[in-house]
Amino acid sequence: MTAAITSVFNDGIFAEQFERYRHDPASVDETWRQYFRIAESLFGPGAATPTSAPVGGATYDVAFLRKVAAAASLQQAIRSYGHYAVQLDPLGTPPPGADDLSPEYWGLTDADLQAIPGEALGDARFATAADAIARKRQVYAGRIGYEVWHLEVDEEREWFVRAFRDGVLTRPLTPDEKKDALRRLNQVDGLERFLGRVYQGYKRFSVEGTDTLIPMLDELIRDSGRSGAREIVIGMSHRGRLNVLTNVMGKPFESLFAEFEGRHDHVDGNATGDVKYHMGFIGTCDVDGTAVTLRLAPNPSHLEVVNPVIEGMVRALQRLPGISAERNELGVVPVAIHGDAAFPGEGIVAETLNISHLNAYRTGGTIHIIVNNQVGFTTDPIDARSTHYASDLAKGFEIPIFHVNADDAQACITAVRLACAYRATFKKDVLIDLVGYRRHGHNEGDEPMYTQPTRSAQIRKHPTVPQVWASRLVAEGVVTEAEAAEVEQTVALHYAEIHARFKQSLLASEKHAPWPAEPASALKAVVTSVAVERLQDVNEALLTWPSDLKPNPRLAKQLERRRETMGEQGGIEWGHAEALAFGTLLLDGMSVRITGQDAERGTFSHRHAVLSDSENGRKYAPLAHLPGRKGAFEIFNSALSETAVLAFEYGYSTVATDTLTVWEAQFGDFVNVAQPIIDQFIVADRAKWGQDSGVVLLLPHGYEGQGPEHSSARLERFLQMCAEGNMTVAYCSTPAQYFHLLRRQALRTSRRPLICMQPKSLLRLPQAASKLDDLSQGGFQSVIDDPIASQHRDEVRRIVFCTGKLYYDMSLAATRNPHVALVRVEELYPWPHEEIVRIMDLYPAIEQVVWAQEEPKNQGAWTYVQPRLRASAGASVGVRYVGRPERASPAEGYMDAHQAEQARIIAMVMDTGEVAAERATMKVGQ
Ligand SMILES: Cc1ncc(C[n+]2csc(CCOP(=O)(O)OP(=O)(O)O)c2C)c(N)n1
Repeated sequence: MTAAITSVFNDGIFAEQFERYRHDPASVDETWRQYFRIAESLFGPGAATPTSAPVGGATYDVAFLRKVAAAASLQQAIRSYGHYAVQLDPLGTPPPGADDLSPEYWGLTDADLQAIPGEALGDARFATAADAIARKRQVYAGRIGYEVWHLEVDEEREWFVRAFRDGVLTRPLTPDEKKDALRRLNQVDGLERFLGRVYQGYKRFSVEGTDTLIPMLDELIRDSGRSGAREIVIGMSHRGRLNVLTNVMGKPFESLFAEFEGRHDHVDGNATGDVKYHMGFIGTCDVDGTAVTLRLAPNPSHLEVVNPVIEGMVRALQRLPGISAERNELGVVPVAIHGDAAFPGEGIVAETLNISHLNAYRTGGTIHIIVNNQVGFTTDPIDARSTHYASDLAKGFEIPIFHVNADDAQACITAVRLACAYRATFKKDVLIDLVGYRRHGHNEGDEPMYTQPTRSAQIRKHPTVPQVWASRLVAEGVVTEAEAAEVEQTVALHYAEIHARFKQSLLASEKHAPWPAEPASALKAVVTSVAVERLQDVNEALLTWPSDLKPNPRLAKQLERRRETMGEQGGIEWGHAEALAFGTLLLDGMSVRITGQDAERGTFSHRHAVLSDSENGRKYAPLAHLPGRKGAFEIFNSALSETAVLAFEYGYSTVATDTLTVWEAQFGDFVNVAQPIIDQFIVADRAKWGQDSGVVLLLPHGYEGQGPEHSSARLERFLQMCAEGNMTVAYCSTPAQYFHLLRRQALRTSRRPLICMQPKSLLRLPQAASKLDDLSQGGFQSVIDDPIASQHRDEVRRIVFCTGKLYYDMSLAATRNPHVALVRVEELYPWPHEEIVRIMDLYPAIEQVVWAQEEPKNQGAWTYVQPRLRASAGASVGVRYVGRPERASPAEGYMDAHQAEQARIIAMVMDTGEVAAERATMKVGQ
């Protein structure tokens, strides 16, 4: 900043800036614009030129103009960098300040400022520039550190200037509000202290030092409610969570105490549960007579990963009923509470900010609060981030930032008022950096003196947040010391009474809320087939678009084929079956939302759910216009992210029970970028929190010689995590199977995620294609018998179980062996034991069972399948593995090596010469 601003005094630059200003005022920065405007208003057009000749008939005093320019620069410096002078640390660490906040820096004296009219700085309220500057200092370098001048949109910056001028949002708290804040701060501190005393040594991740978070949330709920919010969704980590759960959300203190005592609300023996500071809660709050629902999303330890999850939840909650995808952004407000180490450190934060304005993901602005206790576990900020403020990342996303001192409840509440009003006005994110300290260690068992000795010593001497606030109110004459002490005592007594009652009740037997009753795996029998006429109608409607829409003729021709393939000869491909599944679900009253990288077209150009006009690029999604639909269809190309976007869809799916929510990976391999969302939410949410999701993951998978990173969706990882009916893992081999599976997933009553290995070459393989009858009859088959070998079952000596594409590689092989039956396992979890047994029983002469896979032995389904298939096959036949050996890398990088491996696998599958020998060996081995 220094170099740019000192150049004011360089005539060359001065002239150059003026030239640019003359041609386009927007091409110079605000300081210059202001200066030239002032000069022109005082001395006429052109007066700002550096020449001394009269311009436009007026003469001027260059020296004075330079003083005005300097005063304007000082004013702007205070607006932009005044936050560097705000006392943010409650423990008194002085703010860094900035040279250009002083008049001397600009070559100005007090006398100079007194000589310049206030109007010259664009602020006619003040007689002199000295007064105008003093006022700017009060606003921008006073109690709140504002960072708003990086906002690109003039209207937003002007909104702040107006807000600071009219002072409505920044008004002082009334005496009642001040007293209320005192009561609340005592409740917050009182709870922590009470828990600390009664449950000594237990982790509670105390909020002490940033207690003001709770009165800030009170204000946030009130203000948002008054702007039309009927629901507020909060995502936060451990710090202060117990206080938020009880003192904000309304979780009964008794429940919290019960958790400390080792008792849980959700005990039925099936749930493994979670620690108390990860649990979610739904409560309500009254705002001026209207109920506002408060949701705290459950979350894992993984810091910040809950952020996109709450965005997805909010997006789903914002949807208005009906067939359009319209939303009420003021109606539901997301609130993300961060840690000061986690916010800059965890990449998911940047990902979530990046998607915040995209059509697929916007939620009308999130209110962020960084609970900045200036330490992360034992790590100091100097080791935790490369930026000055913990919040700096947000600046790149055009987010206004307010830094406040946590000991200053007035400033903290003002920041919330501004934040809520800004969000309501601009529907954009806004951030409050709540700067405080951490009274104890990272958790209450940690000794902070070991690692932060000097700061910890200061903290021990520092009064608590309610004590600081009480002293201020006493000094202001708002309360007496005795009144302040009484508030503190009343609160302490309150907790003690509740706890005593709770202890009494423990003696009586307790009744806990039951765990969600329906077993996760219970698949209600749902009809997934659809009448021929209905399918024909949907197909026709999807091939009808406005007459003035001109899709690419080649594409239109490809789509036209979807008419023919509905006939006798068949040929329904993957993308077509999917469109029919979506279309029929929309008629059934379900909504469909699908996102993913390039999902509109489909990575493999197989979907084309959105048509683009070849002449003007206009987009049209036939499914979104399907006549008779009773649900909404939304499809979006996602940002290039996996973690945030999958987390978003997960969050969406937990709330939108009437929507088939689908996320598609570009290639299945990339799903591992989103691993925490899978491990911590998708797989374990029901077991930990009793939360359900019906999210669908489409993961292209298959060995086609495309190298290590375009082959495997890491099927083994999903299978390893299957337990307690937590999800479905499927690997369809036909479009009809995919059709039924999607419909089953949408229509089933118990909702759990569906992990779907998706094909690539099968998308268009003629032998894999389906017929209309396959959609209009039957349903999803968990196992598919061999259509050829089943014609001559007596001859079969080996059953080869396999999945997906390998089936076609084997069944179409020139070396096909009549003694071998190829049976497809289409649903790996839940393991279709009964179906496998049933099919095996149909083959009387079996001597051997083989599991064939294209993935290496340590990957794919083998490790999971082995014990299950052995159990299904029974003791009389051996189970053998055919596939790639154990490998470090999932697939070959060279096409010839790939082909050799595929050929070897097929040859081994078909070579039944050794079956008898194998059988003998197995018997010996068993
Ligand atoms: C992804 C992830 N990495 C590491 C941790 C371990 N961990 C828990 S809290 C913490 C420090 C967090 O510091 P900060 O964000 O400042 O929040 P604070 O605890 O100070 O409130 C760390 C490293 C974690 N929970 N999640």
